[in-house]
Amino acid sequence: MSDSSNHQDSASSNTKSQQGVQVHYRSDYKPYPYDIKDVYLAFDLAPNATIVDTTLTIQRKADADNQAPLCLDGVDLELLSIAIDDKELDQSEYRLIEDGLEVLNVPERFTLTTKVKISPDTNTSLEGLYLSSGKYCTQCEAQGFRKITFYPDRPDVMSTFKVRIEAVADKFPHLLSNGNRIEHGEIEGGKHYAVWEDPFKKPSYLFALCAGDYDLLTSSFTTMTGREVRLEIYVDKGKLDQCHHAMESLKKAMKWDEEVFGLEYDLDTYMIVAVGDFNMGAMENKGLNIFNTKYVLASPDTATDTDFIDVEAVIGHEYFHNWTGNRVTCRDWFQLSLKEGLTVFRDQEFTADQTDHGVKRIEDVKVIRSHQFAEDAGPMAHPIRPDSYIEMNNFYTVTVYNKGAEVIRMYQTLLGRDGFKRGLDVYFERHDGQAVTCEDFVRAMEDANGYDLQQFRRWYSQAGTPEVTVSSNYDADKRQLTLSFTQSCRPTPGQEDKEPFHIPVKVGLIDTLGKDIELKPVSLTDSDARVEGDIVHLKSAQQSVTFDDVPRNVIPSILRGFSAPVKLHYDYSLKELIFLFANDSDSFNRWQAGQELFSRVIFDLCEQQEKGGTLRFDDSVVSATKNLLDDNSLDGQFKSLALTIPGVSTLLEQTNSINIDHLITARDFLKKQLAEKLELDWLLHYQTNRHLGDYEQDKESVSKRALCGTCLGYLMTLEKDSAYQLALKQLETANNMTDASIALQLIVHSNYEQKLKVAEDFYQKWQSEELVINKWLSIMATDPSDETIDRIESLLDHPSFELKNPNKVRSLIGAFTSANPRQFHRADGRGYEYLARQIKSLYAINPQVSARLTGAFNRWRKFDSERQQKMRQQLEVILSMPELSKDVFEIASKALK
Ligand code: B3K
Ligand code: ZN
Repeated sequence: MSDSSNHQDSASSNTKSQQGVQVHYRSDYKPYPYDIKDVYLAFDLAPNATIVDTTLTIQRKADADNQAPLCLDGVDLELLSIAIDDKELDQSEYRLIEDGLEVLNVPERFTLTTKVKISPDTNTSLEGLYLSSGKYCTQCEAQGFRKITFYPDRPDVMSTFKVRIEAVADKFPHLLSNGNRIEHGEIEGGKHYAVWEDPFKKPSYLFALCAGDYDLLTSSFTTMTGREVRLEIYVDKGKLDQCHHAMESLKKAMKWDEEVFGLEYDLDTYMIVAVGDFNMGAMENKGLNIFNTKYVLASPDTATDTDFIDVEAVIGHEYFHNWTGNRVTCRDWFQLSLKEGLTVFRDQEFTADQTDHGVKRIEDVKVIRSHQFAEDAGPMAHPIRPDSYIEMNNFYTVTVYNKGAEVIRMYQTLLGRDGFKRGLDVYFERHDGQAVTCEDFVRAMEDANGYDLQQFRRWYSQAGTPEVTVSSNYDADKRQLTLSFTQSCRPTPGQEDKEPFHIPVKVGLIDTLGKDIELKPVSLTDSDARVEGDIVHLKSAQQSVTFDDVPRNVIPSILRGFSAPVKLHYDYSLKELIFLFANDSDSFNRWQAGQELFSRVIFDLCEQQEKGGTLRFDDSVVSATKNLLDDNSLDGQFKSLALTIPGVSTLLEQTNSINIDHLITARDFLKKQLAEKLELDWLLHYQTNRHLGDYEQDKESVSKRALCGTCLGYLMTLEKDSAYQLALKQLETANNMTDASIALQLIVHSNYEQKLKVAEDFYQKWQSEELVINKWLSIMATDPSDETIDRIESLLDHPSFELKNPNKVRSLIGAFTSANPRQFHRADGRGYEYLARQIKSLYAINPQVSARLTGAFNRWRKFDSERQQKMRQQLEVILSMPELSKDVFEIASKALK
């Protein structure tokens, strides 16, 4: 690390590698030496020449060095003028440096005014202020504000903002920014203006501006103290009928946060603007959320049941940020999980309360297992509070977000719901209006509960997925069962040795009748793990617990509810797994038993392929599947999850090295066998659950649709005309997108000879609905057949595709790399070449989206040597691209390290 003594983490440089890439370290944190008392921004919007006039009221902090230069961040800005206290600065009084500006010898207290010119029209990075589809929009998190004006663009500099926006009136009738509109009016030349004031101090990343011609849906919400809040959703013209679900979701989220956490909204208006060109899902700007259309627009004929739930979840997530993120924000970007892990946890709980706790838990854990475990085991592994980054945008990861949420969930497990709530209360009491750290959060939890979280803190500092291995020993004479635990965690980049984590493991013991027995832990030695209720607290590398009064043949159910983000190993027999699959009272572990059963069959089939010979597996797996399918006490969505064989990416994380061809063949073989042997059962359940009347969206209807989709999926593997006809009929008669899209997918992914015609008809029918066409692109890209690679090559020139639009890129290229393992990992390497070519066309246009795509190569070390060599070669091709963005550089160079 180079000298960081005068480092303000704003426009100053610290460590630069030979490539000129700067690494930022958490340990380098220094407070900013100045307070920005208030900010006045005046925008004169024009596509290629937007003028931003900025006035900052600045005061040096009492404890700051009075020689400290004023360092401001700024990227792609043309400085037109700069003045201190209205006096224009001479060139010798400031310095334009790479990505910023330094003003020397500033007084203790002053106003700084700058005027810059920017070009929203040519800003394809979709970061900062950009113009797309005829509307202006901003994205400032993490560091986009520096593309708008010179400013200390870091989250611990908080200020009140007043914003004036001026633009041509007919094209941009709505001029929006954060807070309250305090003034507006006409000006000459067909222009108009609006002035906005946000009374809450905020960091620059929460700034937002939108200008355009939208349709507007309004409603209102009365808060728990009786204040009326105006709710506004702005969407593209003609889309108003698709916003009602978003509006209802927003009201539910507001109510839920009041009821569950006692948190009330604080401004008079809450605005949401939906835009089609957006790098991520949504953004929680104070009082003016900006959303990807994907998470606002929903009607039964264009959105699936999953889309409806996702809209509600993301609306909730951004709303919940108003307290966990905005009122209390992050001191620096290394603390990102402080707001994201906590807010993801909150949105997960919200969705669970609106839908089904068991189903929601399974869905959340699937993300951890397929994506987060992969990240933790790959070149980008980092703790939920990272120690360094090259490009912050690369750290909006499934680790910071979803593993972060698991860590928050563990507090609730350790402290109980009430204790967790008490901790949050203390957190808000202490830190409202501040920019704080993860450490502040842990302390609030500790102090509110008198609970020692010293060892628990390791979840923040150590990367990697802990592995917990459990064995059991039954003493028939004493009627005691002992569970022995060991925990370990593999090295991750930069972290060779790990200390034991504090892991809460929820356990149950199930008797031969399938009933949970009462847990009676006995303490034998000091080193035994402590047990509280049904939670075993693992704290050392090896520990055991003994339970009294245990009848013979009890089966342990371990890590119920996925009580910690770890990999569990317990050597169940096939019979025991089948028993748990049929009986576990913990729905998560019931599902888990089935997943383990299927995985085991698949890995066994892989071994059979290595040895040669015919593939076979035990018939008891078929009857276990049938029993679950026939279990009338179970909800259809749970059944659908339990009957879905683990995906390739989840399976890959369960093994160290694997022949991917064998893995895919094994998975397909298992599915087809289950389809064949239970053909009549799938058909029967399909028919009895198929609802042909009017469309309904209640839980039961959603469940039935989910189960029908799963049954049809099995039937389609049989490649029979009867199944094709069933799917075609479902597609033709569907009165909702859930039924239509699954039928289309199954047809396109099959060998049905007319499948391309079916795909074309669907395209023709839906071509004016962008979100539906994105689904179509994904379905085309994930077809496992060998022609897909040529097809997706030509889809790049299809009228429905647009490289500048992140949703399109994710739907076509992203879906191909992440959800078409057979074709992406083609032995001839064409899948890898395709991806590298797309990154080449995209990195200069949109660095963030390109970096995400590059991540598809992260797990190259898992594959056979030919594929390793081919992936490595493409990573090298990427690294040799001229003027590579630092976003892509970071991912590709770390992958090769
Ligand atoms: N906070 C934003 C994500 C910003 C991503 C910047 N690359 C959305 C969210 O998590 O709610
Ligand atoms: Zn968030």
